[in-house]
Amino acid sequence: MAKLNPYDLYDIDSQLTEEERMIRDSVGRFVDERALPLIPEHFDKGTFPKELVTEVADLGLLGSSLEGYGCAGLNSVSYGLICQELERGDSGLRSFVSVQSSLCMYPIYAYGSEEQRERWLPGMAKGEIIGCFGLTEPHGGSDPANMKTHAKRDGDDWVINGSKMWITNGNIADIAVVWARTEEGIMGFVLEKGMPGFEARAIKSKMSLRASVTSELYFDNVRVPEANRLPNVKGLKGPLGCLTQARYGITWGPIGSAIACLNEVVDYTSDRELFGRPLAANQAVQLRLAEMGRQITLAQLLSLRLGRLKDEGKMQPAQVSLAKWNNVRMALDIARDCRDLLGGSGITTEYHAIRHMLNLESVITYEGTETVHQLVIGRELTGISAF
Ligand code: TGC
Ligand code: FAD
Repeated sequence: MAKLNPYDLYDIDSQLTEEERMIRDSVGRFVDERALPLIPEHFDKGTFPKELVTEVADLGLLGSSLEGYGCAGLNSVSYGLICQELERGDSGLRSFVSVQSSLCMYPIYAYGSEEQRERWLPGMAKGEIIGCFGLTEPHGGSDPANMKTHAKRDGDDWVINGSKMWITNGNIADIAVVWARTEEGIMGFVLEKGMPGFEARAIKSKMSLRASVTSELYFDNVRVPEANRLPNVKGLKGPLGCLTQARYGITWGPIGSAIACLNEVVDYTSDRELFGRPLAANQAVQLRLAEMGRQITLAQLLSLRLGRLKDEGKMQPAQVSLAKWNNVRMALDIARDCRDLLGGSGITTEYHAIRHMLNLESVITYEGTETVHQLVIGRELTGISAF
């Protein structure tokens, strides 16, 4: 009998097309050869590996699902595999690509005018223009319908006041897709770095996503031309539609974190001898490893099915919620357990588990907290909104 791949127990590989496998493997090589040698030090220092942006762009990973404008036009499973491989490196790297692709390029592509697409998307695909997405506000991110940031029409311009909190890429971004309340409902605006009254301040002292930039955005009478308003969407379905794209990718990402942790801990427990035998020879240890293998396999099957549904145009937001909830929880539990199996060594960033564990504390909170996604499923089952 052929030996199973321990990180692909249900042979997901055979369900992928040749192109999907090729994309996964080339991103995987980039992560192993270029990103992983740099990431732990960036995490320790709390800096973003900006030197990787051009390579990420050259691999076609920015806006990879979009057609035209210098984008690769890949299918959804390919985008998922990209997220999986990047997050096997670090959630911060995947976050960078998620925000650029799903939260900044996608709304310009889906809700923008042709002129706006031509103006920003090619530069974003090349990594020359970096974007961020401002939805969350300091008083409560789970309830974006209660946003305070507002835009008022003034002749040919809009005047924006308010603030946004926890914004990935905020300080390195050239443009920000900002959602604001107007008299006609919630609308999206593209703000540009240097517009008077627009300021980004980096959030310090993070214990999570340390290799990623997170910022507060302030808008003090920022004057934005009508040409920078996304004309083709109004209402909360605008930002929520972007979140569905990003959350889909996030269902795949933590599979990568979990595989990185399991891989490391299988090696560690096989090599380490305690009480006269390898740690991995204990039933109590194998039970824990087996549980990890089981959970990773379930997550892989969920994301692959979700990706195929997305490519068939049948994916529903509630299905994304279920997979985001399941897969992030799966990876966080695995990272914590791996951290423990590494003993004292597990508390340093020489090993990957604690870095993934700390990162996943953000991933379980952003793009809808675990509770928000559980309540989406509760509403689906009962028809009653408990938010
Ligand atoms: P509701 O008021 O019922 O709906 C409003 C409109 O939106 C539509 N809709 C969706 N459309 C697309 N995708 C979805 N997931 C959608 N959910 C709802 C809906 O059909 C309706 O359309 P219309 O035409 O009738 O007006 O809104 P709701 O009750 O469904 O929403 C409640 C709730 C709590 C689920 C929602 O507010 C929510 O998801 N809250 C969490 C907010 C959140 O996730 N914020 C994330 C900020 S961005 C971020 O974290 C980036 S991290 C990036 C990184 O670094 O990787
Ligand atoms: P709150 O909404 O205040 O929630 C606090 C707690 O209450 C949570 O446990 C929540 O689950 C719980 N809760 C909320 N409502 C209910 C309820 N009805 N019933 C029971 N429990 C409930 N946002 C952006 O817009 N753009 C970004 O790029 C971005 N990047 C981020 C990067 C990082 C590293 C982090 C940490 C966050 C980022 N976010 C971003 C913000 C993120 O989306 C929010 O943190 C998230 O939506 C939760 O909002 P909050 O932090 O205000 O928590």
